[in-house]
Amino acid sequence: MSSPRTTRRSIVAAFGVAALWGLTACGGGDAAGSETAAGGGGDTITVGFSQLGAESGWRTANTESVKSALTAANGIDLKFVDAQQKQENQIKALRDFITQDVDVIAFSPVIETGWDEVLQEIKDSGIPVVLVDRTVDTSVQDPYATWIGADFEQEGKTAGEWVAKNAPDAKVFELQGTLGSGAQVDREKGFDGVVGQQVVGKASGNFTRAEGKTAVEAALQTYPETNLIFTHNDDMGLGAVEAIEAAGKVPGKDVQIVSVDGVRDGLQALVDGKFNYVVECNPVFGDQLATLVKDVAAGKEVPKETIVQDQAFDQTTTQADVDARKY
Ligand code: GZL
Repeated sequence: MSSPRTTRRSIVAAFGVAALWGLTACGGGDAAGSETAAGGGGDTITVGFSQLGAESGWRTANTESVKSALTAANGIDLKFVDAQQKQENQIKALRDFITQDVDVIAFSPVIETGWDEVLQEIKDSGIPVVLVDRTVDTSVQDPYATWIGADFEQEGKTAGEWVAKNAPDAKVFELQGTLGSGAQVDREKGFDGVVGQQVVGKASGNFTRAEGKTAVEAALQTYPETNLIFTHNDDMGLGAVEAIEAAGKVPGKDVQIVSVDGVRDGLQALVDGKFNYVVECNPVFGDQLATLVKDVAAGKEVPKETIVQDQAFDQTTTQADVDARKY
């Protein structure tokens, strides 16, 4: 017995062929075949979205952007599940989406590995995957239709280039994001590729303010020569500010801080002189994601990846710039 999805997909395929034949035969007409595809011709498509958590200002802004774009008014029935930064919660959500036979599955994987089994189950179900933000490292062939996110390695490289130019003798402590996440792996690769010889120590703050503070409290004891921190996100950087001040030092001066994300609190720290440089990682791509999921549901061609454009901010950033930030 074919599952509803198989039936729907075979109907789309057959109708698609008929429509194509019709187009070929009569040399005209519209792509009526898309109307039987999920998401085409005014249908509402169901999207299962597994968000990895709510660990940072970036994630909150990203969730707001996704929820504001993937709406009923936009032809999308969004099933949103927060995994609280636990891979097992994401895997359960992905399996639930298969059971619910959603039209598209989207998720931001908390770490790169450990997805082979569930990605194969999704592939076997015929439900297309849109990868969001973080990346995966899997043996499954062709596991997703498209990925939208930032160039993490370039973000690390941009941060490293600032350090090489502005603090070439700095003793750098690298405050890393969730170990094994695409953002951590590639920001480390980009940064260390430029100024790795300046790095005296590394530890993870798991992308959260509290864990960033704890990691830097220990780092200032273990590596007292540290006079610059490269933090993989603003939230951990703000935790570092607390730890530096508790140690009787001045953030931005005794210990410079180079960060990634560019959320409002991070740019405020820049204006307040506590951060020295911030590389943006733009979380506001909900509209682009909505278009991608609808195109994937309709069986349209989509780019294999969409890189979200970033910029960078130094201490010439003004309070007006901060106040104008959308996130
Ligand atoms: C980057 C994103 C990272 C942010 C952090 O695209 O995955 O995860 O840099 C967030 O703030 O926790």
